[in-house]
Amino acid sequence: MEPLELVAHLRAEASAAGLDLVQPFSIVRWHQVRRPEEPWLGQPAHLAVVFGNHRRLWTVLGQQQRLAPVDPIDHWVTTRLEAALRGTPVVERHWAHAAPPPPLLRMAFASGLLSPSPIGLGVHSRHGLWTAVRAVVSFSVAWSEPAARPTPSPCEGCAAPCAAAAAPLPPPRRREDLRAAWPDWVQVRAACPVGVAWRYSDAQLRYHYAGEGAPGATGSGEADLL
Ligand code: B12
Ligand code: SF4
Repeated sequence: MEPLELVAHLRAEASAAGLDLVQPFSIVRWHQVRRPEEPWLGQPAHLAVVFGNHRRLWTVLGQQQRLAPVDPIDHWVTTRLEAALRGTPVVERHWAHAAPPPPLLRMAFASGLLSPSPIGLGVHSRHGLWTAVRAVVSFSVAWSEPAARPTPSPCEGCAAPCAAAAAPLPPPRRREDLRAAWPDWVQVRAACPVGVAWRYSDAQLRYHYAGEGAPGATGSGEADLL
């Protein structure tokens, strides 16, 4: 498969699964920032791809009759992406939910999909703080591109209302910390003027932050909080 054909295939399969954020990048960009203990991914001139989602994933999941009873989103993402990867020259695959967790946010920054924000989350030039990163996969396929980030960070010149909203809150260390004050943490994300229209639905927010409710048409199961 030609590189552009491979990327088109991955985009189509990921989008059908509700993963609309698909960012190809040259591995050299990761090697420029990679710490020694972090994954190698592959040859510098080869291709890696970040897969993520915005609010539409919840809609796609809502149409499914059967989802895994535990960590349904993680299972959905793995199953659908593994199917898309069949027959492709994969070198490494890294899932957001793996243990120990791979540094997917840093990879998403290197790829240009997201920029770092003052509150630690990645910010997208269109979707703001309303995105998730699900996986990074590398391939033994040549891929070249300019080293510069394609779009400037939306944080440049912003007065950072996100940081002001986060300032009074103790930094969350565990999921339990988040659950205790989750509406406040939603307000931190909502304070960003970028991507206001892409805010998650109330059901999606309750699920991700409080572990209440579930995706899918049957609406049962145990939550994956991220
Ligand atoms: C562990 C973890 C957490 C822990 C953080 C523990 C800590 N601070 O030490 C807890 C459970 C608290 C958490 C919370 C949240 N997280 Co979190 N988290 C992760 C996870 C699984 C691993 C991060 C990690 O250890 N990486 C490995 C180390 C070596 O790399 P690192 O880049 O140095 O990682 C550090 C930061 O990522 C930081 N971190 C993780 N999440 C957050 C959120 C904020 C705001 C900050 C300041 C830091 C932070 O913790 C890591 C260790 O210090 C990643 C998925 C992944 N694999 O990357 C998601 C991830 C970073 N989290 C994510 C999200 C969305 C959240 C929540 C909004 C989830 C929620 N519904 O509540 C909240 C954020 C709350 C807030 N402040 O607004 C997204 C970020 C997407 C994006 N666009 O930026 C990720 C990528 C998961 C995903 N599938 O998309 N998270
Ligand atoms: S509020 Fe401003 S500083 Fe914060 S993430 Fe959004 S654009 Fe960046």
